[in-house]
Amino acid sequence: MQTRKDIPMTRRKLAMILAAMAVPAPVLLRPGAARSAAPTPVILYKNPSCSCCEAYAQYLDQNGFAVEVRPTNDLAEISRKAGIPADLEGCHTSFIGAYVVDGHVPAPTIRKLLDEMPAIVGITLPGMPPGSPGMGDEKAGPLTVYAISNDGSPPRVFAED
Ligand SMILES: [Cu+2]
Repeated sequence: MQTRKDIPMTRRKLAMILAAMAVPAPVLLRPGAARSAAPTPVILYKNPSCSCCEAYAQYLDQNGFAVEVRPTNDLAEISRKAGIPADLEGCHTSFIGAYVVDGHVPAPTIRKLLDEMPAIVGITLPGMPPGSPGMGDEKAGPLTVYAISNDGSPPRVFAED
């Protein structure tokens, strides 16, 4: 039986498909426009006991990504090898396309990364800030996401969410 909640979702999907069909072809070919098609694959490494990492994986799944969660006891090593400085580590390490995305980075910021394709190793949201995706609670302030350079230069601010 369909719940009342399902009906608007289906209508919204249909509306999105119709809207996409009405868009001229060149717009559909833009990288950002492709997001409505297939979800973006993500491989997410986490400590086996981390539950906020699971919540974050679910958040990504609900926002156009397809997350494969890989529990590991070597997270610090994976993060270090990926180029994340120890003092900027998040609580899980994701690989998305050519980039590493560490910690509870909001989906729009990942999209910004994938759309702009900067020549960097990736981005990180250090620690487990309250109010970040998967963490719940109220935000204590803006979430500062850092870009990790591929030339050894110091991390810089990539986005304030
Ligand atoms: Cu966490």
